Amino acid sequence: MVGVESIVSRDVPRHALLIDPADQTPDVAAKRAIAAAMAGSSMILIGGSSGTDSDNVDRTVVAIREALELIEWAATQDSDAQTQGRIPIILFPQGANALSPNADGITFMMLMNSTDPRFLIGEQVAGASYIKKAGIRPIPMGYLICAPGGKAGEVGKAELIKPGDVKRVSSYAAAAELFGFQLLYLEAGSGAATPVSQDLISAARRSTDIPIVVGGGIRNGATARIAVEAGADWIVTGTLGEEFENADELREVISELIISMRSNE
Ligand code: 1GP
Repeated sequence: MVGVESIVSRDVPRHALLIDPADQTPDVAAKRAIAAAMAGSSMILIGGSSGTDSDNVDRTVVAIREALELIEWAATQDSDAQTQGRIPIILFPQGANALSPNADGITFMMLMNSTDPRFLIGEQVAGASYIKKAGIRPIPMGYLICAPGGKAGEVGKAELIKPGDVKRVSSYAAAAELFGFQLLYLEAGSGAATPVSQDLISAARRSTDIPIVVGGGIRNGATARIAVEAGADWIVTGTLGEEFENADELREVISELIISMRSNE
């Protein structure tokens, strides 16, 4: 069992690769996950706003897990290689119908600015017994969708947080902490033309000490760095990973992104 405790601790800024099982076969997903792990990513998130179900999610989780276990085993056979252990595979589901017992954990989330009770509590209740029974480690998370919001905003019926709405994001961040959430995810929507604004991230950062995850529209190190400077602990990229068929190229791109988001220049 891979430990997931470090996910909710504040550390150096870390990168997570989001894999959407609706957009790629399990084999391709596994190749991309290996590239990310070798580039220094710290977590694989599995999810999407639509088109995922327990079948494609589970097949994707299993393929990624087997691939990551294989490279970890290979590293233990090489006395020169540095082994950091397998990175965790965490579900980031659209709902209770897209789960897998083979994941290491799940972002058990409330879409806090949804207008639909289904995303505030309904899907969580529908999935809770299964998650407990399967022994998937829950990571309680507040999920906030900011403009433009994309498909996640539409599907989740979110009242989007505008780039300058710092008071609102502060209140949500404080509420997330009081609920006991261990992560706060600021989402601009997959493929967003503009990522979550620096003002929103720093306002959330001032309101809570829980780790902040930022994703949506981040495609390069400079954009990731802006989010980190504002207070992001985790940078999530999804679309970026899907732009590269070649695993070596993807590894290079993610590696550069991680180096620049951690640099102070
Ligand atoms: C979406 O925040 C993630 O949930 C990732 O967004 O696809 O734009 O990287 P991108």
